[in-house]
Amino acid sequence: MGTDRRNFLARAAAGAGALALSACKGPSETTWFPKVLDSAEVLTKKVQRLFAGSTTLAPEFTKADISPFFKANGTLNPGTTDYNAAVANNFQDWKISVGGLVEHPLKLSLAELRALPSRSQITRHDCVEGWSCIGEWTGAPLKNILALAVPRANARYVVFYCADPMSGDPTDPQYYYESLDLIEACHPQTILAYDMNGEALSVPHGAPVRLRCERQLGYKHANNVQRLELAESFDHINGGNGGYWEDNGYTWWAGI
Ligand SMILES: Nc1nc2c(c(=O)[nH]1)N[C@H]1C(S)=C(S)[C@@H](COP(=O)(O)O)O[C@H]1N2
Ligand SMILES: [Mo]
Repeated sequence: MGTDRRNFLARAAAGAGALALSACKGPSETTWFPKVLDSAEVLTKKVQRLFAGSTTLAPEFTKADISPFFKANGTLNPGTTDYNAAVANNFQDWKISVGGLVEHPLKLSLAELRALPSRSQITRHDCVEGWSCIGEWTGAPLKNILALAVPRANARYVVFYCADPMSGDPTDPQYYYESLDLIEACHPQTILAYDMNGEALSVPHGAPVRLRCERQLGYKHANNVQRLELAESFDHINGGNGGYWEDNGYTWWAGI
């Protein structure tokens, strides 16, 4: 194991505790709400936050509740040349980079991600299409990863970039992407998940790494995540609404 990797793991272990708090400090709730949202959505979000609080946990279930069949939705296989090569290579070279408004940009391999403290949670996934399934997810709490990268004071959102192109036009692939504010990103049930029901994530469910943010609707749970960007606004990103479906009319706030 190289020195870099050892240092990384040492920092990761230390970071999991002390640094986590500093990453999650942000502006107070009243200044938090982004100007980019229309006022009706801001109102909804404020009202929902009043009820939900910033630390309320989504319900968790028992192993007996796990759905025998968990529907796979959206992109079932990214199918690009790069992704197919990553599958063939068992994702050994897959990296998750963290950049944008951070003091320490970093890249994590899957081995490094798995070496971080983990959390398992059995939760219900609710898709806007009207179906729900219960599954067990294991992964690294996102707040610990953010703590390693050290978000700058003006960072408000985490943007998740995925490997699947959403348009058939190769000159304009429009990759799936999503975003959370730092409150949701630092929530204890927000994890970068690599296992589902005790096994490595399958391709239809977002291999090798997908977001789980259990207080949010299904479309927020970005699959096959490759890159995280800390940002102050979405203005410079694609359609400017913070996600692929948001650019196509869904609301950015998808709290359940
Ligand atoms: N990259 C990517 N992530 C995605 C999607 C997608 O099409 N591409 N679909 C979303 C939707 S609408 C849902 S309901 C869930 C489905 O999770 P599953 O892939 O485990 O079925 O993934 C979400 N994350
Ligand atoms: Mo969905």
